Amino acid sequence: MKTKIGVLVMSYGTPESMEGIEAYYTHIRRGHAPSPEQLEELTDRYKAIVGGVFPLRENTNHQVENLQEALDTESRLLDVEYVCYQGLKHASPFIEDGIERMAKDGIKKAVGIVLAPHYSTMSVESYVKRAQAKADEVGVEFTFVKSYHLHPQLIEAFSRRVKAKLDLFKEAGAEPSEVRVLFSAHSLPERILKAGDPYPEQLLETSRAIAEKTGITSWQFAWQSAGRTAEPWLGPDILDTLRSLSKEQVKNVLVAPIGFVSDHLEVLYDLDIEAQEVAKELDMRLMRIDMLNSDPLYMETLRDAIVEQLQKSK
Ligand code: FEC
Repeated sequence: MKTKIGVLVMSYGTPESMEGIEAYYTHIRRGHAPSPEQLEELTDRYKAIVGGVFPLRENTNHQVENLQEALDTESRLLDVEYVCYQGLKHASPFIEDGIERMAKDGIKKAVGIVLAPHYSTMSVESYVKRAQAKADEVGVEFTFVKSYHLHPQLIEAFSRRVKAKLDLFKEAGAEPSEVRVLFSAHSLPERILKAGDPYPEQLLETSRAIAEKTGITSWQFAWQSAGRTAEPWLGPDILDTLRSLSKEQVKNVLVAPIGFVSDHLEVLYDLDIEAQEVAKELDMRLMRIDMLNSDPLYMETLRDAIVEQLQKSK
């Protein structure tokens, strides 16, 4: 009989309905309910994206299903069987629910991975801490993939997307050298730097690897989606960057949000609506690379990272 290994696939999570936005936002704010104005503002952002649906939920479901298939193929001739469980950070099924289900299914050994390629104490580590606490409680032995930001298949998938959009710019009359590629990721509070957090450097490493593979030389990095809190967040912000680029007479910009792997609010609103509005004001042509979603190359990345982590932890 094959030994079952649990795979906890963790993702940010999104509400299930418009009515669920308040509970979701309260969870993100660590139990503090948002003010009516904050709630309305977030609800309006969800309404503005693709008809007010929550694409992240379906995308995460597909990613987990496709990863399960990739792992099934991998383990066909082996004496192990991988079983994927979903665990969301801010919505149901929560990280703890996924581990509870594993324990009920009799799983004794598991690996966790986050659907975000870059490690930060404030992102990946916070998923890991919650998972480890629950795993200790129910007695499942866990190991975690902490980052996979330089996996060759990940770089290949992003590079293909960059090239595809550069071709569209060419059709529109702009040579690749005339297009500024802006790699982006979710900003975090600046205080992460004091503790030597590797997040900014890992993001730059991914950017450099894609630039090298695609041969682009005109690129830079910008942060997006910073929280509206009093403390400083990592910059430069992408909207400010667009304004500075305009002053440098840059007319064509391609955004590559490499810190995200799915179509969701931070991409469909912050880039496709908010950044597009700024680009329009500046008379700039702005395009965005397609998100990875369930690209087989991304599934291979996740599969390899999981298998490698399990081997390392033996
Ligand atoms: O489509 C959706 O429904 C969900 C989109 C979504 C993703 C996402 C990913 C990341 N976040 C990260 C950090 C923070 C920090 C705060 C924060 C707040 C929000 C709010 C919403 C939201 N995030 Fe998010 N994030 C998404 C959505 N995020 C909504 C609350 C309102 C707002 O500020 O816009 C500040 C609160 C806190 O301290 O926790 C920090 C990071 C990622 C990428 C890594 C990952 O996926 O885990 C980092 C998707």
